[in-house]
Amino acid sequence: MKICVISDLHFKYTSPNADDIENSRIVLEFLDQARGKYDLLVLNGDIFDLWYDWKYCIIKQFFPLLVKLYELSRSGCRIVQISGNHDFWFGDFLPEYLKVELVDEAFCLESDGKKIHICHGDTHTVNDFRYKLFRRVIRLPLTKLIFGFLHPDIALGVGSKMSRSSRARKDTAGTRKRKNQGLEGYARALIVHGKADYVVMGHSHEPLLKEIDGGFYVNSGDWVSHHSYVEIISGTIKLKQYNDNGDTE
Ligand SMILES: [Mn+2]
Repeated sequence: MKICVISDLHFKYTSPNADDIENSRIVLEFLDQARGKYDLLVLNGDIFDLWYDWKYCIIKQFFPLLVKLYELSRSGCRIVQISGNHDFWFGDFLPEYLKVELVDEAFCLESDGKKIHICHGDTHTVNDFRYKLFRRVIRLPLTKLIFGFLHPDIALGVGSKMSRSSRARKDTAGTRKRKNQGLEGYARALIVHGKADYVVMGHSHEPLLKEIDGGFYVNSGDWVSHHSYVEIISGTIKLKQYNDNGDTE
């Protein structure tokens, strides 16, 4: 089986700068060349900088990305979207129109004799109490309902501010360290207890491949500055980087 895992595209819907535009171009090009290459594409969270499924509308700025996912799905590639800390308010759009399967926490599968555990990772950071409380509140059905009552232009303005402040908060060295320790500790526990051979996460925006007790913890990095992704082909896991001239490992 040929599997590809990407995460943390943070595809923008408000005032993209030149870097955002270039990143989007690269993502779309990557998805173009991925057609026919994989049996399964896992979108491991924070693909969209924010997602909301209103009853009658979707966010038009995502149209180019949604078209690529539609084409991939139509070509026979199974697509699974795992919730991230930016995209979790999914409704019926992705499953119904793009045939994307939604997974809220972790997606586990066995392929070519390897037990694979894939999750975004935001719930596995250490001592991030403030975020964990925020996560509970933002995911309450009532919060989702209230957000849905707002006019999209207002709702997305609020969402964009929240998204920006969450990114600014991530930048301290202490937070980064806690994040990485938590993710690695979680992967280690799964591997050591025989629950997984490969644990794939994102969230940290730092690509990493680490051998642990005969298994691997791999972080798929991001598409903001690394354009990195994970490939599992016939049971062999690789961390790769995409660029216009071809892949590097
Ligand atoms: Mn994240």
